[in-house]
Amino acid sequence: MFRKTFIERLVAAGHVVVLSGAGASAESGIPTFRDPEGLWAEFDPTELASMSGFLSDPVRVQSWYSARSRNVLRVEPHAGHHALVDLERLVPKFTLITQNVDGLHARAGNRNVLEIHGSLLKNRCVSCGDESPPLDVSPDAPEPARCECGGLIRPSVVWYGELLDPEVMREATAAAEDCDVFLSVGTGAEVHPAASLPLVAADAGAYVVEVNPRKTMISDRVDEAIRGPAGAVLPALLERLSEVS
Ligand code: BV8
Ligand code: ZN
Repeated sequence: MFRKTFIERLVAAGHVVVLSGAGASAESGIPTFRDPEGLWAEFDPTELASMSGFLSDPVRVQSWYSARSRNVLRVEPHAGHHALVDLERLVPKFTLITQNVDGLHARAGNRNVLEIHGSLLKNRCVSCGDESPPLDVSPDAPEPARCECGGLIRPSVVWYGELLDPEVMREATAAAEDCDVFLSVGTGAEVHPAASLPLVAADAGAYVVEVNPRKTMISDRVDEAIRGPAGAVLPALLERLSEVS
């Protein structure tokens, strides 16, 4: 399943970076966005994951994120998440850049996690910025959830059309430029600027591998495409590494 070069580069690597997307959480029972049965199949992202969509129907967006947070808190990290915790312990330097907002990498035990699209477990007031408890709004709520100051409460995720945190993005880009091996796991590499990170790593000379059952927007740029689910491929990779180390 793994080319000799990949294992050699991984064993010799001083810095390994992983970029994860929704597919990395799929086997925990969290729907992806763009797979046929994904979240966007029934919702339009610009309506739900954007400020304009939020302001036009705050209850609809708050209840959508409430349902997603409840689901996230109900599921567990899977063997693929745990394999990434083992990988972090094995390599000298490890950076986990995630597009996922479900917090599962941190719950599995990864330490150096950059949540470049934020977290749906954190919420804030659009007016005063105060952090607020997880949303629990039902779709038929008469009123949207508001802060004491009267401002609407939103999830602390990055919506379409919103800028990513410049400091976090700077750190993620620096890691992609510095790393020896870059693993892109469970992402279709369609959403920018996250999708540019594997290419930054490739241009800087890293060995780039994608773990995905399907082709992605960067499949023709990676050194190796491993066509399989994260929950099976990542534990197999750690198993292979334990044989050679
Ligand atoms: C910005 C948080 C600019 C919210 C998310 C045209 C061209 C290029 C770019 C654009 C464009 N038009 C607009 C843009 C910009 C836009 C963008 O990239 N749009 C795309 C859709 C074209 N980007 C933005 O708006 C970003 N901001 O650009 O600001 C700006 C400039 C100036 C001034 C102001 C602003 C902000 C983007 C962040 C959006 N927020 N999430 C929430 O979660 O509710 S993005 C969302 O998509 C998630 O974070 C998700 O992770 C991410 C990427 O999707 P994937 O992770 O790849 O998931 P997906 O479902 O797509 O695919 C699943 C994959 O997993 C598949 O490949 C599948 O095969 C695989 N898979 C399935 N099962 C498994 C598996 N893999 C492994 N194992 C399995 N078991
Ligand atoms: Zn407020």
